[in-house]
Amino acid sequence: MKLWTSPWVFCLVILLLCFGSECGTVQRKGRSKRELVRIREAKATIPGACATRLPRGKRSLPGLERRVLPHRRRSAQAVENSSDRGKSVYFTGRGDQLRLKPGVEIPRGNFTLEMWIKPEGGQRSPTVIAGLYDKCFYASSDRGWLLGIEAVSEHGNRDPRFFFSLKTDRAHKVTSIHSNARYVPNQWAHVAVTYDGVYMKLFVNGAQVGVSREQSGDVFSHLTKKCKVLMIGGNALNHNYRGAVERVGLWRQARGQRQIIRDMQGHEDPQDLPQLVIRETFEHPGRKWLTVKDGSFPQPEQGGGWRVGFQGLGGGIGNSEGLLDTMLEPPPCGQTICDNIEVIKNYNNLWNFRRPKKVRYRVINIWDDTRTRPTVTDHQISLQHQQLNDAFSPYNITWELSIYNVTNSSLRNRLILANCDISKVGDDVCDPECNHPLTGYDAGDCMSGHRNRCPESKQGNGVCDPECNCENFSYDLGDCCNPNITDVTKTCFNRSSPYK
Ligand SMILES: *[C@@H]1O[C@H](CO)[C@@H](O)[C@H](O)[C@H]1NC(C)=O
Ligand SMILES: *[C@@H]1O[C@H](CO)[C@@H](O)[C@H](O)[C@H]1NC(C)=O
Ligand SMILES: *[C@@H]1O[C@H](CO)[C@@H](O)[C@H](O)[C@H]1NC(C)=O
Ligand SMILES: *[C@@H]1O[C@H](CO)[C@@H](O)[C@H](O)[C@H]1NC(C)=O
Ligand SMILES: *[C@@H]1O[C@H](CO)[C@@H](O)[C@H](O)[C@H]1NC(C)=O
Ligand SMILES: *[C@@H]1O[C@H](CO)[C@@H](O)[C@H](O)[C@H]1NC(C)=O
Ligand SMILES: *[C@@H]1O[C@H](CO)[C@@H](O)[C@H](O)[C@H]1NC(C)=O
Ligand SMILES: CC(=O)N[C@H]1CO[C@H](CO)[C@@H](O)[C@@H]1O
Repeated sequence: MKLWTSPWVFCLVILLLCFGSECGTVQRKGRSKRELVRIREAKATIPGACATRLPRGKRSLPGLERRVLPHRRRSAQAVENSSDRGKSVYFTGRGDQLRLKPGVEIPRGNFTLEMWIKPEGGQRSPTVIAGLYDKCFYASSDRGWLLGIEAVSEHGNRDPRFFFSLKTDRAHKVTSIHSNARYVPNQWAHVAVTYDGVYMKLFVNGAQVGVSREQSGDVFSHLTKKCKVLMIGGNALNHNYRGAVERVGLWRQARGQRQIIRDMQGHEDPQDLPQLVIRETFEHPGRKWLTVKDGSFPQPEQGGGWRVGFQGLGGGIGNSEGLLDTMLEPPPCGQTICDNIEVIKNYNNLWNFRRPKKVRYRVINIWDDTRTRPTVTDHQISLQHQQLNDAFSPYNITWELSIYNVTNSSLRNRLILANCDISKVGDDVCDPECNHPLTGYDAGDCMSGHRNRCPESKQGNGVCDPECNCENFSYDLGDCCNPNITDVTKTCFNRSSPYK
């Protein structure tokens, strides 16, 4: 049996390319045009983002507040070691900020800063994870750029998100862009910020989550070069960061999304290296960094702080599975923007919100190599398409369908269980998300009562007996992973077996 859990490999991926730029934009006073443009810009880059964006002031509904994120385990593949991955260090938020030694040329124009971080919860707002300051112009403390965490809601620290702010020396105002969702405490996340003289962009776990073109030109000029200080872990105003940091990279180019994803996966292209200014692995932080006054270097993270799977896991999608601590989360019930009374009122009162709109979506249909067994038939697709249009046309919404056929038997035979990471199957803990007949009830983990029901006579008798198909009995002593005996795509749960 084959298992895939990568969220984006669903047989049926529906891409909602949003209801045009108006979607979910609440008309309200006091929001500057600039801000609206920014919201729109951000939306344009996150398909479907509007669906989960709660309006201001409504973000802290009790249900959302208390929603406990399920515990995420590290992938089994992750345990392997790799020397150039470096160390993760822990910033206490008290006097262990680091300042880049003079002599390293900080990029003036295009740049990319990227790193893995695991922020603790309850950061103050704003918290600065890394930033570029100007130590000469005290009058203007916001010159330069910052990567950090800040609350977006007016109500205290309720909705903390990653942000990237930038103010070039010539600009009058600072520009901040925020990630689309709050950060998850104690989870590793890969964050990257880029600037190419026109666009500033924020990436979280390889996804572009914010963009703005409000700033332009070089960040600073030759003349002020000596004034610039790059810090990580906090700033001079004590907006310090608490949490782990690993593998900080600074480039003198605005890296594209593909490159950022490759960096995230730990692949290094020698061709790119001339563009690399710093790759800090924290093996010898004293070589490039200075501590602040009376401060100390951040210490290696306690408790086996290795981040999950880093490199050598083979290329492609499977990689990101072990690599990222992300999972698919449905929007909390009743808390999408479209359920918001204020928003709906606007739609009711302003007819121009209800102008005809087109939603484009794509069905990715997976066939086997002989092009016989599609995941869904043409008839099902057209039926669904018809139903969608019938249901939404009274509201001036039409659907535009495109179909993408993929012919790949191997992919077709895979089973996707949302959130069931392959490493969880048969790990001696019953994971409800993996409790499915097709995984042999989490390879037996969820059948504690049935553990002993496999009589010895059935073990390894040349028949795959379901009651023996768990790790405890070596998957029926191998019978269930033997292609000569059984349809292994359905019965083989042994993680190490090539037939799984
Ligand atoms: C990983 O590397 C560390 C430091 O180099 C070493 O102490 C540890 O034993 C290694 N672990 C494995 C599983 O190789
Ligand atoms: C910065 O990036 C932009 C867009 O990639 C490019 O056109 C420009 O030449 C770059 N500037 C420098 C100084 O490399
Ligand atoms: C659909 O759009 C038209 C304008 O094109 C508008 O007059 C009408 O009220 C809209 N219908 C609904 C149900 O919103
Ligand atoms: C996908 O396959 C179906 C069924 O064979 C076919 O009708 C359709 O034209 C194909 N679409 C594309 C874009 O290839
Ligand atoms: C088919 O899917 C498998 C994953 O199941 C993938 O490894 C392989 O590259 C795909 N083949 C092609 C030709 O895309
Ligand atoms: C799983 O499969 C591997 C490779 O075929 C085998 O060496 C191992 O013994 C199997 N594990 C169990 C628990 O049966
Ligand atoms: C399946 O049968 C083939 C041919 O009889 C044999 O070569 C192969 O080793 C068998 N595989 C297993 C896993 O027993
Ligand atoms: C072969 C094997 O691992 N047997 C174990 C299966 O599980 C029972 C109960 O948990 C153990 O007692 C057996 O030793």
